[in-house]
Amino acid sequence: MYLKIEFDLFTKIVSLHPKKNIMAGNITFTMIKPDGVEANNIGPILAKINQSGFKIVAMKYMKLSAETAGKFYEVHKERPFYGELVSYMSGGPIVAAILQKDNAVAEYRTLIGATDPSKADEGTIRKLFAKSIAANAVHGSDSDENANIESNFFFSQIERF
Ligand code: IDP
Ligand code: MG
Repeated sequence: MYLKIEFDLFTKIVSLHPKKNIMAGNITFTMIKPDGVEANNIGPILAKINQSGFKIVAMKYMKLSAETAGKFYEVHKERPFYGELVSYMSGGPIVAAILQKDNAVAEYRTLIGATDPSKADEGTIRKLFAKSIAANAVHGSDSDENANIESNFFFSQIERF
């Protein structure tokens, strides 16, 4: 009973909070990878993102150093493609963004499709724009926890809306 009242109060406070849009569950982190930028697909990929109901709450255009790309992909350090991935991701400019939508992580994974574009569903961003399993057009966070870690890796509080 008390628990329920406390939970209702918490929900109410959260719903009134000005930063509610960046609560876990509502955001995901994405990059348009170097192949997407190189092929002039920034516009078409952002159009798909907006048409699918995501709002952009932070965005920047930048080139990653090998050190930064290596840090970002540290979880894959032991995987055989790590070196290739780091040099590829630091080989040209990228667009980094935080996207907001209900259930953002899962919704965005559905929109981008499988890691390997040959296995991605029709109409997904990777099916439409990716070149290969390495050069696969976009990154998308795989959990709420990583969405927050990755968003904080790229953006400070004053760069978010
Ligand atoms: P995801 O991006 O779909 O989450 P992950 O397994 O997290 O896929 O891999 C991270 C990135 O590493 C992929 O997006 C892709 O760019 C690259 N990658 C994954 N598997 C391979 C591979 O077998 N060869 C080369 N690159 C790969
Ligand atoms: Mg991943």
